[in-house]
Amino acid sequence: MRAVFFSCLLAGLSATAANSLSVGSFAVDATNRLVTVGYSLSEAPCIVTLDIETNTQFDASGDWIPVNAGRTYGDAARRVEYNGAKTAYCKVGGEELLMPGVKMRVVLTAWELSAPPPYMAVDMEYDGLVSYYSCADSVPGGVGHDDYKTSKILMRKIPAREIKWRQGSPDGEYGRNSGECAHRVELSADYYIGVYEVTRGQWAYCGLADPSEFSWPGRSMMLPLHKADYRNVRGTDKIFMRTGSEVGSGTFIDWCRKHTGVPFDLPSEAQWEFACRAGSGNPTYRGYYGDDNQARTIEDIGKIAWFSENSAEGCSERQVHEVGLKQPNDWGLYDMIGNVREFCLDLYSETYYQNLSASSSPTVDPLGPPQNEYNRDYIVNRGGGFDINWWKQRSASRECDLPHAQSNRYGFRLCAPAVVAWR
Ligand SMILES: [Ca+2]
Repeated sequence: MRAVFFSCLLAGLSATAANSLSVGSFAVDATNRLVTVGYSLSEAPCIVTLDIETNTQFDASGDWIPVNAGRTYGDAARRVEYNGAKTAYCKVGGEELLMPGVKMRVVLTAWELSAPPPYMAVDMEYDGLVSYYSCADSVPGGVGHDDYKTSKILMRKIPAREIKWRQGSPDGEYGRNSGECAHRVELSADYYIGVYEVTRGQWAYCGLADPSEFSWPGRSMMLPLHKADYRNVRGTDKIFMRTGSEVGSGTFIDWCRKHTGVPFDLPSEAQWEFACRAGSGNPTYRGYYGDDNQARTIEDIGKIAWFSENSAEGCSERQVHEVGLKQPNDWGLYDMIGNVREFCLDLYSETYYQNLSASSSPTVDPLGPPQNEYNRDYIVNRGGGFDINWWKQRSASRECDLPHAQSNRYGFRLCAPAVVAWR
């Protein structure tokens, strides 16, 4: 459901519209770079996104490409509740878009609540302010903006629904552990997952003490929250398999749910690994690395991850680093491998996936073992981290610890359903 508004400089409007969106007015104020779009909506509630696109100066091919839209407000980049006349505003990011000869257009898209846009930004400062964007280029300031490492949580929708894939690693993968037994998995629904690990800046809003011990000159709040205590993140009296989606009162995730309306949780192990791989069956999301040339391997993995061989760069000891400084995976997720190890929902068992018929593990939406061979609540964490060697920085690598274990190696990222039931 898209409506497209064309503008050649300030020359006015031609437009096409489809389905639930119909064209209204369009104006550009060059003095303050403000675009105002009027439209009419007939299938609310839905989510409406706004993109600014250009086909000159930035791309010789002539294709329309999105450019950074700047700040969007009014009836766009959010859930719209009612039908009727609407007005959306966008402060265009770059002055060059309004130069003579530059062709620009505004694209409005209506998204069903059951199939929301690829990006969602949840504001920690203003309760319940949730914004949506159709692509990375339309995220105000770009996905690397400091806001998404401090005061807003940026989530990426993962297209997982009904895709059959292999969780775990094949025999012979270098560094493999027997608990990584390969098994076929399918997730029944798409979901949102954090573009970044949760940071110290984001944690600061919940009112709980910050357990972190590392800092960085001028940018400590952009380090991943570390030394995370599972009891404060999700709560130990509500281990997932026993209580469904309940979380402990007063925990970080409880705070986020109450203040934003978004039913955040940790990812299940399957959700975490599917998101990490971004379609890659290789040991990392940037290819295959073996032990044939360790120096080259360390250099290559160093492009995507912080681990024990490189995590002392620029500081006096090995430590966590600002989120988002390494290359992301193909879905734009940063630090899935390396930096902090990330809590998942599942209990850990080394043997559970080794005998699938005996374990009765469901193929669809697996949640891990209901109990384990240790009879203790070992919680899975994934992705390796700054404190361990390069050969553990793999998509299939699994670790675990007890919920009350506090170590500077532990952190997490958030997950949420991709069906918008919140305002
Ligand atoms: Ca990580």
